[in-house]
Amino acid sequence: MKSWVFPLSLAGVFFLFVGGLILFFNFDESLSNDTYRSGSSVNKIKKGNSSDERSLEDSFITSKVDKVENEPSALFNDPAINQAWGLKKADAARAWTLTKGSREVIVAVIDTGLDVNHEDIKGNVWKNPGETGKDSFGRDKSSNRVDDDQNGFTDDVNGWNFVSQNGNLADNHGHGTHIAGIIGAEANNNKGIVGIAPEVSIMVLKYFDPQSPGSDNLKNTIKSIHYAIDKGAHIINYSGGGLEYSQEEKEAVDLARKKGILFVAAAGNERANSDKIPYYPADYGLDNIISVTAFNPSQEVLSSSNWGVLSVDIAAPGQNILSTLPGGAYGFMTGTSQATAFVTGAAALVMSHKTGFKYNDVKKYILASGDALPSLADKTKTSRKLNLYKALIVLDEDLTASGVRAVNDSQVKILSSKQEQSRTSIQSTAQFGKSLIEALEKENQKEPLKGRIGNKPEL
Ligand SMILES: [Ca+2]
Ligand SMILES: [Ca+2]
Ligand SMILES: [Ca+2]
Repeated sequence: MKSWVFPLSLAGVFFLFVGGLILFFNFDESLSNDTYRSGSSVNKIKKGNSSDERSLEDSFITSKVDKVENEPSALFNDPAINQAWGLKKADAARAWTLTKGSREVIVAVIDTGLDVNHEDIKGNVWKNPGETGKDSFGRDKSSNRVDDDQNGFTDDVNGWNFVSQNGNLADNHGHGTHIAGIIGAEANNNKGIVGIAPEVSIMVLKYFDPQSPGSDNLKNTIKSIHYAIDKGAHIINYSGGGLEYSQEEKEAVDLARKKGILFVAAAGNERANSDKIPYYPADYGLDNIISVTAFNPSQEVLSSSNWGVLSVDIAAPGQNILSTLPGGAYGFMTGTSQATAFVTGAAALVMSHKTGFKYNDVKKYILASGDALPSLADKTKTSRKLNLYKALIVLDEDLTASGVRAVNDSQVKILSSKQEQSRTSIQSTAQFGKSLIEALEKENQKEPLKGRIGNKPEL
């Protein structure tokens, strides 16, 4: 080789790399929230009383708008879908070609309440069948001031407000509405955004209200968990927590486990190693809990987020996430709260794709099918970030035979939902589950990540 060939090709590689970087940053720049600042009132709300035993993490609304810009998408007609960098990084569009979720899947969001009339989410709010329809006097059960289903809560048609002890779920903070939108904002309605599971039922359990600083957030959390168990939730999203261990709370999460409920919890925004300083309920060590940390568009864990190779399961998008806000608005928030909602949405998709899956199956698939990243090797147990599409596609038997490689291949054939249903209905969960996990493990062993020994997903 001539002596000038090598430096020249090196320069070529360099320019290609720089070009790629510029493209990448332009791409993500288009997703920045600057477009949303004009005409918006920036609404910063501090978390509750610092002495509260359970609270939202430091979650702020960084900007807020009444309307989102129209950016047509190929898949759905929701105007802001292209603003959602997290959906792209989590491979959501391909996931939605397989399933958009199901209203049969009930997700309990234990948070600050919800704007249940929000234009982009009202269709996905859970309705308590025991408080719906007419009573024997012809009155609407949802407002007849009778506890029609005799569960101890009167007119709890969409959930319960444990702060004010009533069925008024109004969100005085914004956090709960933001989380619910990430999980299940409606798709294809020409409005706003798209949730990870655009078809889902969101049960609203309000444990925290900034307007009631004296209320007992931990007790309200525990009551909310019991409500979710009693009313048949499949998944609980808890985007909050605290440093205090509570035996009673742990027992509530354990009871949820015994009832087959998956509990997705924020790793916390304490800038701490959760292996050393546990954060609860994420760190009770129960196998129905998925602890989630947050990463940014460069796929680095946020400096504010908790991490831990023993305690934190997986990472998901959590910086400048666009979602719904009270009053029919939209806005951006950052934190492991938002990342948690991504994983909850993924779990809802997996459960609707494979009815009959137990919480542990869902957890396995979500953790095992994430994308391994060196930047996550010293941050999470699995070294992985959420990949919605892979969490679903790994369930399809013909791909298990060829292993993970097929999943990574852009040529992967996407089955129509009908084909997909007929294929998957004839196979046993145990069979394809086992072969797939083995395939994933094999693949993992081929690509050891630096800084970790035996970086297998925790299965
Ligand atoms: Ca009731
Ligand atoms: Ca009633
Ligand atoms: Ca929408």
